[in-house]
Amino acid sequence: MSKTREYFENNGQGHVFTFFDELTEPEQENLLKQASDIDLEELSGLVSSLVQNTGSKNDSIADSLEPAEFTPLPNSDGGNPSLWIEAREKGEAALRAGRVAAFTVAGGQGTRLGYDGPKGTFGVTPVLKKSLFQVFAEKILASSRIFGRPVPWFILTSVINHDQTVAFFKENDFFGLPEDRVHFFSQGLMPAVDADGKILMSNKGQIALSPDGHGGSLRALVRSGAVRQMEADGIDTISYFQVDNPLVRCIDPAFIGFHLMNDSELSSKMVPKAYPEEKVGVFCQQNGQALVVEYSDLPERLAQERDDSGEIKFRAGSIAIHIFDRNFVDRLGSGRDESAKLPFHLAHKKVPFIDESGSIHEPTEPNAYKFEMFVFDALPFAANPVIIETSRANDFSPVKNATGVDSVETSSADQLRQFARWAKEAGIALETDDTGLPPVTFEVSPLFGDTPGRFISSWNALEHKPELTDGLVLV
Ligand code: UD2
Repeated sequence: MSKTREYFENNGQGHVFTFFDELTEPEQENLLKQASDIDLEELSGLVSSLVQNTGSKNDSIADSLEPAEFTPLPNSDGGNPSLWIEAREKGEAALRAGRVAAFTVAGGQGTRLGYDGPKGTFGVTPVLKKSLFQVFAEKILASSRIFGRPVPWFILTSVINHDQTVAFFKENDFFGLPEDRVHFFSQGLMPAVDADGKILMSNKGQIALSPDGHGGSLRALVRSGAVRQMEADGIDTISYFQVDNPLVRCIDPAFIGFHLMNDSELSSKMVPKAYPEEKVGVFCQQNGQALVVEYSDLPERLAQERDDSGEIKFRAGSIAIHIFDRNFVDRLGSGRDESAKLPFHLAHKKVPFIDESGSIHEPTEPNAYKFEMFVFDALPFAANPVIIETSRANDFSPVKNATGVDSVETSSADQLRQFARWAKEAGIALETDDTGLPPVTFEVSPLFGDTPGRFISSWNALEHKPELTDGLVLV
């Protein structure tokens, strides 16, 4: 018997190999490979602390929570415009020095969208329905051109979508980016277990595995060699964003500047929550440390609480836009700092599985536990965390659902509102409704303008200024 099988037998998981002798040789090899990547001590610790622990976590979380402090936008209450100018200049200098990489987490399963393919390949812009990946690529290319240094782009995938993601970039010639500056790497996997902590099998030769959460991106950055490569290339600043948000400023000089000015290991953007139930984590402070409390963990009482001015007290919504210091990623992702480990969170999900006789079951109720790490759990371990305010209209309109809130319709309309604001700032006569939506659907490539200032200068430079009509695309 192989060492791996023995290890599984000795740890109460021998059933994983029940059908081993029925498998072909490649299937056997594959199963052994899947099994050998699983740390059974870690898994059994998670089962006893998370699956079999019935105590309520929320009450203890609430005890000493305070809202986190943040740097307001220049035009917000308490904002300091000259500080923002200083930050922008510092960030621009770092970009000119080639110190910054972009990093997208795109390893998720995207089940809510009901789209069969990597989420980044989903079309989101108002006219051309350009994919999320193309939108980011053009923003990154624009930044590279403006600051005269290519911004490398690291993309986290998972086994579910890695090959399709890479193929999509190849088919599209990397959207004009130098191919050797786009790096794909896959995140780690965790097995799903039943209520007794037994690993589930999706068929006779396959363990039911799923991605280890976006928190797994930190160890994937280390394991894949990305961190080492960044070091060799002189990159110390990593601009992190999620694959689902076409409005994100992939490379934001002021944000980078605030991060560097404060010698921060992890910086974050916040937006004031739109309403208490909004599904975003909240930046808080507890025992002198910053942290994000996920919406599902924030007790209702705190979510609803108002401060003296009537505003939502815990309002600093996390929109999953961060800047990481490379050495910090290395420290957490390598696991060499025993005191700085991301915890796992539990998700109760429906996972198809085979029973001991080999029959397949498609559960109609959650039957399985999955384990995921969240990247924002790195915050309490970071020195000098920085949280800055950003405007939702210019940074956040995710595509999460097929219809309704945070869908392609809402996000496409928010992109159009942004283009309309820029057009108005450039002096173009354009009527908009009271939500800022124009009557015509047009589109602006980030390569034409990715900020109001750059839109205005590109517009002014046009010899023949087109009329803003339905279907117009400014490139
Ligand atoms: C996330 C945040 C929420 C808020 C919101 C903003 C969590 C738990 N919550 O909610 O607080 O900031 O975003 O939009 O993150 N991903 C991977 N690998 C994985 C799992 C996810 O790469 O194993 C990526 C996924 O591709 C996506 C991102 O992480 O880009 C967010 O994942 P999600 O859709 O599960 O997060 P969501 O919308 O619940």
